[in-house]
Amino acid sequence: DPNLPRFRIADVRKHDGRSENPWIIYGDKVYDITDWIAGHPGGEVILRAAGGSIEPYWDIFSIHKTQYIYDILGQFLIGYVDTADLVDGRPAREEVEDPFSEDPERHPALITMTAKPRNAETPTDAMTADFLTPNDLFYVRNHMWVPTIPEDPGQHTLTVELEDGTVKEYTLHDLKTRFPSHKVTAALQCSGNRRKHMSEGSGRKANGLPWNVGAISNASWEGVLLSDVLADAGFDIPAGLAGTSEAKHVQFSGLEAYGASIPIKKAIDPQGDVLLAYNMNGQALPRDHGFPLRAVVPGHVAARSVKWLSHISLSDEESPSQWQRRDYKCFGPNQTHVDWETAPAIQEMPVQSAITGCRLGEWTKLPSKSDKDASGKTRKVKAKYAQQATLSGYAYSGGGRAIVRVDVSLDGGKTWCQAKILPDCTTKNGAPSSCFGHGSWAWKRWRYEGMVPLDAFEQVQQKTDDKKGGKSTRKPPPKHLSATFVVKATDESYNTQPESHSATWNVRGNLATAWHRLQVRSDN
Ligand code: MTE
Ligand code: MO
Repeated sequence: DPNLPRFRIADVRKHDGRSENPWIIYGDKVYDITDWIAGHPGGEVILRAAGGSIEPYWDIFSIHKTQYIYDILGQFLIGYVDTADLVDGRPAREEVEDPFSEDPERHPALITMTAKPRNAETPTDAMTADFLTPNDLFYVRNHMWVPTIPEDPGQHTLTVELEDGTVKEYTLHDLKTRFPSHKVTAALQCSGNRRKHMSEGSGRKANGLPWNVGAISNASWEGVLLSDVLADAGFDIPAGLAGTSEAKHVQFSGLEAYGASIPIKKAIDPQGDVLLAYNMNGQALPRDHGFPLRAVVPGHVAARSVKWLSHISLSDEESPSQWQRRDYKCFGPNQTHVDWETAPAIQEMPVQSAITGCRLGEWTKLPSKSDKDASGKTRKVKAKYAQQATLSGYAYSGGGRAIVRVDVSLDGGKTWCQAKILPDCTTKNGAPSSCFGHGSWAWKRWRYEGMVPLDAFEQVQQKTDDKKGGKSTRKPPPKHLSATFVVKATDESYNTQPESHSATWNVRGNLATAWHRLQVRSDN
């Protein structure tokens, strides 16, 4: 309707999230969304876009880019952006708010996957240097912007809603002062960790960020037990434990509209250690990791450890969020058109391991020795060359299952040796353990040192300068060799990792846990 008024962007700005009549811009059109807010399935998060363009938000919440949504929006059209504020028919770029402008600074050593939203993995050399990943090197997985908190974080409120609609409110200050604090040492691992290997190893691209080995980190968390807060809010824990409560799921919501849920059984398991955490490695949570409050669900996929936690509700259903219902599920390698309804949401993690450090030493000539052949005849064995290799990495399993063994192969998986598991959580001579909690929630670091025999290497390319005048001038071992080192772990249920990514490839690239193969070059 060309007769509708034209508004300057400065006027639209007055109709922000605090105004009684919030407006948004889409394309060159202005909409008054006052009557939409109550019916908006995503709740009031839409107010974040009020006073400006909704497009940067719909780039994040891409489910909105459908005719259905455009039709709804059409009902609220009130006018157009004044041509003075348009460039090529759209609001000028500098007029559009950047949803990520308040995001915190990031440590330069983190390996950035995407800057907006922020996704970054822990640098490989820092992965297992420490048992507890330093806070500023802990991997970051954000689906949206990092919410800002009012001046006094103690006043941040968590609402807890029971199935009958009863709501209790707790400020962070209440949580810290009214409930006992607990510590839990736990790794968080994204379901997409090692997705890169799944795509490369199977030759089929899996959808999602191509994480390498660094979408997992380990920390000591401190907070209050979810079950203590649920009990205080009026939930009948004994009924929950007996399986007779109507509530089957605990739904978490974050301030920026992320949401996920866990089964009630895990939430109230006296040995489940589910925390509402405010500290990480002895410091307040960094903003990227959920300041001032996050759920920590040890043993489960990290997608359930909701950051910037603001609301909990008990329900007979899982969280309605897209991250519970439309993502973080696994499928078979044959399933490319998937049925999201029937596949279960990922909760407990399977067993995983990776090589995060690898150093090759000098070649050594192993002393030649006599040997007996099959007929018992003594023969001289030719001198063998071998190269020293030092490997390190992590191993982790979900559900609190301990890692019992880490196997390493220096010849691509033909023969195996055992790595040494570092005693990070074991108690020695009565010394206190550095691990807290009832399950094996933390990762295990492992080390392996061994000699790689020359015949484990393959020639990767022929170099002409090795031969002069038809005769090799070089002494063995030859140049340009490559070997494949492999790791796999086994947990206390004797679950182990699959050999190939082809066997577990899935369209979403979740749970890439096949043997980690690392090709190394020996360019001595
Ligand atoms: N919580 C909120 N509110 N928003 C998010 O985007 N991402 C989830 C989870 N909790 C997310 C969230 C996912 S998929 C992962 S892997 C972990 O947070 C990452 O936690 P981290 O960034 O502290 O490593
Ligand atoms: Mo994740």
